[in-house]
Amino acid sequence: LGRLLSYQSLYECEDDHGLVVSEASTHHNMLEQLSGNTSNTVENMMTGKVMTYDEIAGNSLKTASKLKACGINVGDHVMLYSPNNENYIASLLGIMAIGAIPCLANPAYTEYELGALCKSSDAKYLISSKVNNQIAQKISAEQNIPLLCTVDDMAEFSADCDPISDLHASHPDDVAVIGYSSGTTGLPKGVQLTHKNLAYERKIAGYEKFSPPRPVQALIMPWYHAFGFTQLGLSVDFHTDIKFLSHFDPAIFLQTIQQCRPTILEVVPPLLLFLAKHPVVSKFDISSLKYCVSGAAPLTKDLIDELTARHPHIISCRQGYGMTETTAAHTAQHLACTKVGSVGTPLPFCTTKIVHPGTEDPVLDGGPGEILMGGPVIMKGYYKNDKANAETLTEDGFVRSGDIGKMDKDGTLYITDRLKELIKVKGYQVAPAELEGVLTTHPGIMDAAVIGVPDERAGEVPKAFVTPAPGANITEEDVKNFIASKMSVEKRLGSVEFLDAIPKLPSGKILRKDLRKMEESRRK
Ligand code: M24
Repeated sequence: LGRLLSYQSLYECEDDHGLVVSEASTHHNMLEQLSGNTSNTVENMMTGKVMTYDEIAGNSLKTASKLKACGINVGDHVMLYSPNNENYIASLLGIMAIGAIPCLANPAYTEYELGALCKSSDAKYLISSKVNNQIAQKISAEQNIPLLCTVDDMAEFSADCDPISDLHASHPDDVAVIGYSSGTTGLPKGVQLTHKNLAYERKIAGYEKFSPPRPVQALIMPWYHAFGFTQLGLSVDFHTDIKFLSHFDPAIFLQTIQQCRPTILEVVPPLLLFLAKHPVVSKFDISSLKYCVSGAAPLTKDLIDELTARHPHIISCRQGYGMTETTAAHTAQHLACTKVGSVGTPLPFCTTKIVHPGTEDPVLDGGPGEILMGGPVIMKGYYKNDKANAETLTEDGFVRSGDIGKMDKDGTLYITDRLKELIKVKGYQVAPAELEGVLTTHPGIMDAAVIGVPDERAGEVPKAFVTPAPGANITEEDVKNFIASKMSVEKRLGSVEFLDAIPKLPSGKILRKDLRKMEESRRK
């Protein structure tokens, strides 16, 4: 570790808020937190398996060494396809520690989705988990990508090499990890985040005005997604006892809160809806919860009111706003923020601008415009996608969010609309272009367009407009089943409507605005 430490002192940076960030490589930073710590633990609440921080550090080094022996080189892309698991951290750090790049796939991905992701990412190796190993095996055979192991087997690795000498000292501007986002348009793209991006985000997310201490935390958000990934890093920095779930199971989730008594819960709005409404919640004691933090999708005042009325011990329910492209949270309501409905103020080191959509001209009258975000947390760029990079990143390094918002005189941000194509189902990304691409492979479908429509439980669900092929006899159920057979659960269609033609510009671009208007008038 000493060799890696050399970077730490070189790149220290202080913000107006007095936050000092050292841009050390992520694996070094995290291994330093984990190594030698035998008092804090990570517990898998689905299985009861417990590991100390120090054991995780040990497994990370063993994994690094093993992966190196498997032939992984500096800069290789390794697709990590696993739900939250006690060895996920060791896999992540092990891959990073030898200078390779973990690509974080949604563990619910189907064969179709994982196949597309591996191709577009130039994945050289695959690591899966026992639960989705079958799909990984198929893709491994189809695309000739070695499937190295499952994360469940990591602990079995023996340290037959010299783990320390296998470690790679990364530069802060090297890509540390690749997450996925469809951005403002098109298919999911690889979001390249650097060690520097991650170092800043972890400090920023832990900024004391936003993040109260957390001796213990229940982590339910998936670690492949930027929201869950940041929580994981933050928990390690705070030396938190981590109690995690691999997927949402109402009884285990509530049992975890009852038994472990966390004071803070960081989740997506549908989980808060569950706590606010579901009768089963009354069977458990969740009175330890004081602070709820919501992110990744809009949080309504009604939901906050309902939640705090049912659970008066919750003294604040705040929200943050961020994107995979900004590493994670970029703005957040701080602990004393009373502006309900806002997403708070920019976090330290983060800059937010409101501009006229499609330009970089600032909106000066406090009115709505497109939100642009800048600072050391902005991604290096999408992987091998110059066109999307040119469309998304401005010359001065801001990212175009595709969200519409306004900022009041105190710098508090309100999200008012979404300009981009993205649909958010329970906070997860669903790219209409991906669904449209699949729909039009059906022989009975000539053309298709997908938009998001409001849904109480999920926030939004996809709706497909479909033009049947001439002579085809296709039903709504056929279309829904077709998507369900190919794609993960979040992408399931809520409804289908048949149209004679999809409204389009002469260029072929789908007029989603027209479809949204049509849908709104139907709902009215
Ligand atoms: P990704 N309200 C409305 N829309 C929102 C929103 C909000 N509060 N937050 C995100 N969106 C929509 O899947 C926008 O259209 C995330 O959502 C994401 C990733 C990492 C962290 O990314 C936006 O363009 C977080 C969100 C996050 N949110 O809060 C916190 N983290 C947080 C954590 C700890 O790419 C799109 O979703 C402490 C404090 C915090 F604030 C981006 O979708």
